[in-house]
Amino acid sequence: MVKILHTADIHLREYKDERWEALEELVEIGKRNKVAIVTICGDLFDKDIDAENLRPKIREVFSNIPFKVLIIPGNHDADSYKGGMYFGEDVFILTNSPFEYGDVRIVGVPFEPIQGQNLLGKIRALKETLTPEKKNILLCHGELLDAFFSRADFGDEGEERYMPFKLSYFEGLNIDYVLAGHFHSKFDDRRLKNGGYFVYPGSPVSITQRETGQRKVNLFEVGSPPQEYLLDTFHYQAIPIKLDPFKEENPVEIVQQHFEKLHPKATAILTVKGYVNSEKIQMTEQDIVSQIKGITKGKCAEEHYELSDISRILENDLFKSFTNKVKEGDYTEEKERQLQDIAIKAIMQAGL
Ligand SMILES: [Mn+2]
Repeated sequence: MVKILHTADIHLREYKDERWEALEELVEIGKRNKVAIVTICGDLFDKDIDAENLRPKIREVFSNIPFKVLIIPGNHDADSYKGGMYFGEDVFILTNSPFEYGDVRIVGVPFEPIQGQNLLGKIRALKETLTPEKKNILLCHGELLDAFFSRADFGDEGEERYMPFKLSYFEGLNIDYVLAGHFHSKFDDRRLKNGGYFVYPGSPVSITQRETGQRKVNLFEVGSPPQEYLLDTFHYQAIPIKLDPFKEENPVEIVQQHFEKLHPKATAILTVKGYVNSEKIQMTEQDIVSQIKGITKGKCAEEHYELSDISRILENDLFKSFTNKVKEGDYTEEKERQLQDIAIKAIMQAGL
């Protein structure tokens, strides 16, 4: 039974920052779970210069480890491994030759600026190497075209495509797993036609604010399906709150409840929307925002306050007669809310 920890882009750039801590956490998880191999599927470094500066420190992280580390170059660190750079005795940069471990064979398709027929040819040429007497695993770094991911999901701006491939490129090959990197936003696994698996684990630490929610790696046993493993690493957490002026709820308490549940390593992106009835809750817009800010201090990357006090509208005769009509009608609670929402917006727009 061979256990593998598969991670995607870490984009290291500084010693001991939150990304570095994520790498250290992955090493600990690898030890605790007795994995045989850790695969890093591209963009371990943010830039080649970061690899240059951090290499001595990386050797320390990867020294005295009870597993092998396999790395393939990504589009951000494609030149970081050239010239026989040494990352540690248990670290292998997978470029041309396969890595054999018992009855498991791992091959890498390192990042290159190629696509279409060139890339397809490169993958299909692996047919000679991927013989069926072993479990075959392929590491790659690029964009899966079968899915409607946006460019931002890959953590890159601009229009350029990086090693774009389709699941069909792997057809006809003895592949049990494609372990991929480059896709940052979330864990995403699919089946290959031959029954094998294609997995993007998502970045193990948030690189930009687009990567929200607790991060994951793929920690699995060769022969079994891929497995999501939740990480306690730095990440952004979106907290969208919609206030309902018809409920007896205190907006500050609602925010408080969300922040009590916030992961200790998370930074929030808070959005407070909806309407409040300041008369009913005895708080002005200003009171609400300043009390919320007392709770969120130091815990948010962004705070958006889009709430409005509509106590004036709720006292409006037209609105009152409209809501009474709605109540007489046989609507679901949800439909009732929608109609009230429409009336509130109409009255606001009309400036009544
Ligand atoms: Mn990346």
